[in-house]
Amino acid sequence: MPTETAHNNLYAALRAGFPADLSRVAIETADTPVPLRYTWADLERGSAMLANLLGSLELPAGSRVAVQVDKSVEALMLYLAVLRAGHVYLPLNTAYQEVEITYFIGNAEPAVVVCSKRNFGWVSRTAFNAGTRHVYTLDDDRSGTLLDRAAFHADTQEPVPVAPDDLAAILYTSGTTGRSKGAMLTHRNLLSNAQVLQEAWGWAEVNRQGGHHHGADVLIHVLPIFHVHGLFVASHGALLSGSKMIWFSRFDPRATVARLPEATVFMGVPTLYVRMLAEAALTRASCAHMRLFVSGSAPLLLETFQQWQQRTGHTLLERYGMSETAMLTSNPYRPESARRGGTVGLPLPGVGVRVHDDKGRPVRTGEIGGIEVKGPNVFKGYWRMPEKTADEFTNDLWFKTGDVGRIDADGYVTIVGRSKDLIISGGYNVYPAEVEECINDMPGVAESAVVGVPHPDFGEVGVAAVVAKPGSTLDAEAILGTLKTLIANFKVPKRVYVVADLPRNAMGKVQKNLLREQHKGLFTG
Ligand code: MCA
Ligand code: AMP
Repeated sequence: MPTETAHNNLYAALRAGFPADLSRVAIETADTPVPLRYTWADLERGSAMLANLLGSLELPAGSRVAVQVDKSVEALMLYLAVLRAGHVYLPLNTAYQEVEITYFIGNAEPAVVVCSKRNFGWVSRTAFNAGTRHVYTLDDDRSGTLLDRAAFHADTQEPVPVAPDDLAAILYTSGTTGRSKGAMLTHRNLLSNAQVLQEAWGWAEVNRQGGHHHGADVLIHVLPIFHVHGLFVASHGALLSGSKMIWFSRFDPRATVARLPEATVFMGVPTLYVRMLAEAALTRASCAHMRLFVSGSAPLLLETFQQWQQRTGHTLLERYGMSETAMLTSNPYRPESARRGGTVGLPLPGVGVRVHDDKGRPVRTGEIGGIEVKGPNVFKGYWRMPEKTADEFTNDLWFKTGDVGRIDADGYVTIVGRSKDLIISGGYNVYPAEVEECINDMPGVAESAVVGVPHPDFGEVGVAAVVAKPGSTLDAEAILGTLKTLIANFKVPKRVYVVADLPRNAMGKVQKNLLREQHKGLFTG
C-alpha cells in the first residue's frame, strides 16, 4: 500500500498507487460522443502540464484555485494539478448561481478561477472585482483557454513539497445561520482517509492479488466531482489502487446498469439506487461481476436496502461522512452479512466516534445524543472563521457533527436525526435558513419557514410556507420563479404555500415540526 511520501503531497501518494504499466487505460468515458480512453500516463502528463501552467503564474503557496465547470476528465486533471502545484482546490457546484458564486469568490479570494465558457462574462467580472488575476475557461469537450494555455507547458512536473497540515482543498458547506463556511481539508486529512478506505473496502486487497476479476477493480464513476463523495471517496479510491474508472459526466440509471457487467465497484447517494431499481435490466445477472456497492451522503431507507438485496443479491454497504471530516463510519466489507441496514456501521480505523448529551456528558450505550468525532481526517477549521470553528469543537477538541444518533453495544452507529436544521435532498444539502432569507427579502413577504418532507426520489425535499405583509398579496408561483434565479435549483422548494400565519409555540418560536407533520404526505401519498 502506498504510504506518505517524503514530501507529503497527496498527488505523489496517489501517483504511487498507479500501475507500473502507465500505458493501461485509467479512465474510459461513457457518455461522450465517442468513448475517450485516457491512460495513466495521460493523467500524469495532463496534470503535469496544468500544474506547470499554475506554476508559471508564480502564485504564493496555498493560493486558492476556484473551479466551477462541467464534469470531465480534464476537470479531474485540474484537481490533480492544483495538488501537484501545492495550491488549494476549491470546487463549486455547477448549480450555484451568480449570487452564490459572488459570495464564494469574495470569501475565498482565489488567485485563479476556472469556469465554463457560457459563464465567463459574469464570472470574470465577479472574479476581477474580488482581485482575482487569472480567469480561464474549461468546457467538457476539451475546449477553453485553460487547456489552450496548458498546451505550451512541459509534461513532466515534480509535485511541490508540502507539510502534512497544508491545505489541499476548501469545500464550502452552508450553515444553520449566516453564510456558507469553507471547510479547510489538508493533504493529511485526505490521504489518511483514502488509505483507510483502501483497506476497509478491499481496494488494496484486489490490487495486491492482481485482482480476483481478470485485473484490478473497475469503478463506475457517476457522481459530480465538486463534493466529497465523487471527488475524494470515489476518485481517490480508484486512483490510489490503480483501478480503471468508467466515467459518466452525469448519472443515467439505464446507461449505468448497462455497464455493470464490466465493473466491480459503484458508489452513489440513495437516490441513484432508487432510480436504478426502477430499471428492469437491473438483475442478479447484470450485477454478477460487481464486488461492492457503496451508499452514502444521505439516509438510505431500509426499504431500498432490502429491495437491492432481493433484486441483485448484493448487500449495499452504507457509510457516513461529512465535508468537514470525509468518511467517519462504514459497514463492514466482510462478511457481507455483517452489513446492517438502517445503520452506518462501525467507526473507521483511527476515527473516534462518541455520543454526548446536550450538557456534554457521555450517554449510556444505545442511548441517543449528539455524534462527536476525532481523527486524522477531521478538518483544520473553517476558512477565516476562527470563532465558528471553535464553536463546532468541544473543549477536548472533538468535532460536533450536528447529527443525532446512537452507538449500540457492538459498536454499530445509527443516525436518527440532526440537531442542525438541514434538508438533504438527493444527496445535496439545503439549509432552510438560506432559502428563508431569500424569500423574506422579496417584496410583500413578512416571513417564511422551509421544512423538509419525505420524497420518493430525492429522499427529502423542501416545502415553504410564506406569510404576506399586511396589505400585500403573494403568488406562490412568482416566489418560486424568483427563487430559481437566486439560488441553485436543488435548493428551490418543490412547493410554496402562501399561508395566513406560521404555527408558533408559547415562546413565539416557529414550530417546524408541525409544518413537517402537515405536509409529510405531499409527495408520498
Ligand atoms: C436535481 N434536482 C434536484 C436535485 N437534483 N432537486 C432536489 N434535490 C436534488 N439533489 C432537480 C433540479 O432542480 C431540476 O428541477 C430537476 O431535478 C432536474 O435536474 P437535473 O440536474 O437534470 O437532475 P438529475 O441529473 O436527475 O440529478 C439528480 C441527481 C443529482 C443525479 C440525484 O442530484 C446528484 O448527482 N446528486 C448527488 C449529489 C452528491 O454527489 N452528493 C454528495 C455530497 P427544475 O427543473 O425544477 O429546476 S458529499 C456528502 O454529502 C458527504 C461528505 C458524504 O457523506 O458523501
Ligand atoms: P455534507 O456536509 O454535505 O458533507 O453533508 C454531511 C451530512 O450528510 C452529515 O452530517 C449527515 O447528516 C449526512 N450523511 C452523510 N452520510 C449519511 C448517511 N449514510 N446516513 C445519513 N446521513 C448521512
